[in-house]
Amino acid sequence: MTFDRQDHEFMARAIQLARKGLYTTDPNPRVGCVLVNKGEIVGEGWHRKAGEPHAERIAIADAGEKARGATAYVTLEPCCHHGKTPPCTEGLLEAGVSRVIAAMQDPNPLVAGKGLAMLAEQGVATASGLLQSDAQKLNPGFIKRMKTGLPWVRCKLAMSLDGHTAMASGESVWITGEDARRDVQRLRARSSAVVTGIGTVLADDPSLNVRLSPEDLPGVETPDYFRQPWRVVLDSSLRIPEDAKLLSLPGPVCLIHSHGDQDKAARLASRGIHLQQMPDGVDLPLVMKFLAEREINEVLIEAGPTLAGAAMQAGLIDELIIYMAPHLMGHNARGLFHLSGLEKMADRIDLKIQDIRSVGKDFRITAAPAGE
Ligand code: AOF
Ligand code: ZN
Repeated sequence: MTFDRQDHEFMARAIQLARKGLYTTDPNPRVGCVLVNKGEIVGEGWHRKAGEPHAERIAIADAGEKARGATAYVTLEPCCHHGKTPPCTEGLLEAGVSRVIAAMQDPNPLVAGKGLAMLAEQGVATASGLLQSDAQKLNPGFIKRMKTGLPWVRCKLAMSLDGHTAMASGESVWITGEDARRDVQRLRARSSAVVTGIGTVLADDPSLNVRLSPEDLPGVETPDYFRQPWRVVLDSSLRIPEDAKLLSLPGPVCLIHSHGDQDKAARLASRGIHLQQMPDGVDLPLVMKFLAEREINEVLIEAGPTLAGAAMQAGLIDELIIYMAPHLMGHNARGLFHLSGLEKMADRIDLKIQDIRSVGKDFRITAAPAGE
């Protein structure tokens, strides 16, 4: 099937709708759907929250009788399995939709091509791949988790124009301006988990929570749709102070440790804090695998140079988000990463810059390891 200009426009609208679920669908993917009959949009929908109806069913309800004979533009292949909700393929067939165009296949092994195949078997015209790369950008974490068993990992860093992140003393808070800090809040809000190291907790006592009001989070229509990301601290010997700020704020907390005081562990657990023991040591690839098993799609690492460097050298980082503030911190200040074994120019880690934009008085650089 070839796609014409109208097809592109309707799918672009479906992608726009899917984006409304940016902060709320977790651990499900963000999905949008548009139903078109005789060249006119007759129904629209997007998935809001796991357990609630999928995009297709909302669009079908919106269209009513006009769904009969319509074309459905969906940003993800319709599901054909019974999850928390019934299969969308059945909904589309019952509504009499005659054509289904998906932007991409569902990477969920329970679906993975079977949804479209089932519709085709029932005489529905199907196609996939329209605006695929835009649709993929909606759900980097869901796609990576389904395909590899690992989450999508972003690492957020803030630096001065001369590439430093903290003064020699360790003093580092508020490198960037107000707008960049709000931007980080939105990054946290879309993430399933925010991960840090015990060094950062001991040095800065960070909150690592989302403090935006619902008006700042498009799509968070009711307080019920709002969720705090998991706050995850890598703390091998359980050194975290029991009065650390992040332990007492609303939202789930997980401490990953390998050893440490058992009484302290029991006291923390009795406060509803999740403790995960990794007896052979807090190994980063294992941590990421553990998080994906708990349906964590997108991880945001907000940590110091040790953890950021280790994650980079372990090949776990998919995306670097670096805020660059317009000041100089001098040669005694600390760098962004501890990277060992880089001696020669040939040892450099190559990056690909994907985006640079100004955010208030700062710049935001998005980069990925080259070759990804
Ligand atoms: C769709 N449309 O809007 C979404 C889909 O537990 P459930 O029933 O919500 O199913 C979740 C799975 O359904 C999820 O893993 C993904 O494969 C698919 N998500 N599919 O047809 C939607 N959100
Ligand atoms: Zn579905």
